[in-house]
Amino acid sequence: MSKPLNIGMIGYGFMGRAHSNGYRKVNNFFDLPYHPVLKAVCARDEAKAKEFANRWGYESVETDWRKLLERKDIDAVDICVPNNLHKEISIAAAKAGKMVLCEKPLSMDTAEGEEMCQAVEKAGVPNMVWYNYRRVPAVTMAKKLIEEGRLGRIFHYRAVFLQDWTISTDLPQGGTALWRLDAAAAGSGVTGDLLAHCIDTAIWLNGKIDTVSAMTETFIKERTHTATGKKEQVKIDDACAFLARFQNGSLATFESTRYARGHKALYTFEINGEKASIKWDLHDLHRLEYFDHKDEGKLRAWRSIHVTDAGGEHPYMDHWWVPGLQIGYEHSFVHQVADFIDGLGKGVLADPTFRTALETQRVCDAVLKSAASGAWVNVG
Ligand code: SOE
Repeated sequence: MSKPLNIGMIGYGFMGRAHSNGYRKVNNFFDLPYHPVLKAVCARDEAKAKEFANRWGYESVETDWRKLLERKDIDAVDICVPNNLHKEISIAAAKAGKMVLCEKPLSMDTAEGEEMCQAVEKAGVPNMVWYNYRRVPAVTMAKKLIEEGRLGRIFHYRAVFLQDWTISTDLPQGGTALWRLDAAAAGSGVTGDLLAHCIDTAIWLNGKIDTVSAMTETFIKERTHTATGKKEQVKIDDACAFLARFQNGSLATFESTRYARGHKALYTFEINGEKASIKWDLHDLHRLEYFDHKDEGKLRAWRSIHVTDAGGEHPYMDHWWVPGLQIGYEHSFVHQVADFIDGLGKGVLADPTFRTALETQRVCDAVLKSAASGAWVNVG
């Protein structure tokens, strides 16, 4: 019999939905020592919070996150609000003895992130950051292949995350829907929002990034701010590209933009090793492309592995349907909840913890610093 794990969710946007779906589904597919109980959702707009609670099955509603943290019936707090609130809520939640699950990026910058790490570590509370793409089975499988040494020495890492939803000059900045365009709420633009995903996956798959050289651009310089109704300077990066050197000697290019007309969420990475290469594309997320140089010459080619087999060979797939039937984006969140709870049972923290995610923050800071100065920057 599993024990209850009482969840208090703060925020109800896109990520509030993705995480709630993860909590609701996880015990249907995984045998775990705990089952999430959706105790409360917290948001300032009570009517909307109630609507969300009804739709997703939350038992109650709070309008002040401090009240949520005071509640004895909440074990874990899930932070799904804009980035500028992550630090304050995380630290208060840790002090209140709650487990803390925080949406990515961990923080506005490294200094904030360090304070957050110290708070959860001092309180000794389980913690995790929602870098969900690690748990797409094909991506987890890439990790497995690399760990088995199949790629050999790594020469290149290449990642892009392309979108096109901010091209219109009429789009305002700020507010519930568009806080990602407001530097005061988001910290940065594509660097913290999209490249953070690429960096997290890259560090996980290929190790530490040592140095970076970046350029950023803000194509639309002013947008009406939802809060003031006035045109205000846009301070986020609309696009960012950077070169990097990994500690293992490999070279990397990373690119992200919200101005790639035609692309909605094209996250791809490719890794070229001495013996083999792999490629992954979010638009075809259940496939891993693999090229193995040791294949017989006349048959040597890129293989497209449909990562949907049960039987233990394809990560997570034993828990889903029958071999050959694929799963999607939302399942990466189910997997993350499953790993978090599995870790609780075993007394280990599922990665990325706050401390692990801080490394991504360090790279993001170095990228923005390099873009501002034009110089190569050590990640440190
Ligand atoms: C932005 O549009 C966004 O929703 C990010 O915030 C998510 O982290 C990313 O996974 C998809 O795009």
